[in-house]
Amino acid sequence: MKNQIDEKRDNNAVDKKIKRRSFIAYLTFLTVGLSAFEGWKWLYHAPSETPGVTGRARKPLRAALNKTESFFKQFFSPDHLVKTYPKSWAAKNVRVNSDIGMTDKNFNPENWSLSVLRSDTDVLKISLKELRELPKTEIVFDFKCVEGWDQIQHWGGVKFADFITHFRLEAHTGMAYVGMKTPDGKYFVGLDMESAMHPQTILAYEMNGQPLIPQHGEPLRLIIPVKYGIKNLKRIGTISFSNQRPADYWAMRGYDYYSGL
Ligand SMILES: Nc1nc2c(c(=O)[nH]1)N[C@H]1C(S)=C(S)[C@@H](COP(=O)(O)O)O[C@H]1N2
Ligand SMILES: [Mo]
Repeated sequence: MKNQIDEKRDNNAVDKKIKRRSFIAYLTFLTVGLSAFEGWKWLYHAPSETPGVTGRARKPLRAALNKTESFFKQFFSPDHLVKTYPKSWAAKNVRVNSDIGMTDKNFNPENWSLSVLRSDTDVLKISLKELRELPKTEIVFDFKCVEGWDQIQHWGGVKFADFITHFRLEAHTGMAYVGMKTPDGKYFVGLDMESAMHPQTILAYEMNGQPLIPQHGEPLRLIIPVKYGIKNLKRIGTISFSNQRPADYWAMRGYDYYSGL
């Protein structure tokens, strides 16, 4: 049986413990809060990256993005294939997303040809007929848009790697990047060479076994399953090669340049 004095002593000890713990909790809260605020202030006042192909992010944020990119690049392998599906799974009503670089009323797919810039002064022109004569590659995969939708779609065309070999462009694949633009130059993407040469990357002229309709990029569009939709340029006009990052429409507006999946 405890007497009253003992009980009081116990209560005092408990009180002290509670006080000490509240103090520690409060101090932790204050420290975490202050460092978060200081961190935010540091980031807010950090200089912006040098203007260029990307969208003026704060330098530390861009550094983090670049780290993520090199981290993901380590896992990139031409042997690592995107999951494919049976043709019967492909959507019949294929979503149309946007049409930047596809609004020129005078554009006539009949007069179209693909321009490959072998150098600043040497342009190789290729007709759709020539591309159709090459072996056809088809793919049914889950197309993903950064805006948050995805759809299983069926595309057909020339594998980019086959296109390179056929037109003797192998030497150009020693460069780090491929650039693609619409004929009017209003939509453009930059791709790292490894992703462009990935065995599932195709220059597509068919969707669901039919020639492309204007909204999906008639006569030729890029299908690059290892990237988000933004890189899948519709209505290709020119293809170029470079060691510097080519201009990229969405990267200039702040999106991730790599946009890999
Ligand atoms: N020329 C051109 N290509 C483009 C775009 C665009 O606006 N213009 N949008 C991109 C985006 S964000 C997506 S998700 C896909 C959509 O392709 P779809 O309209 O065939 O579904 O095209 C990509 N290619
Ligand atoms: Mo998109």
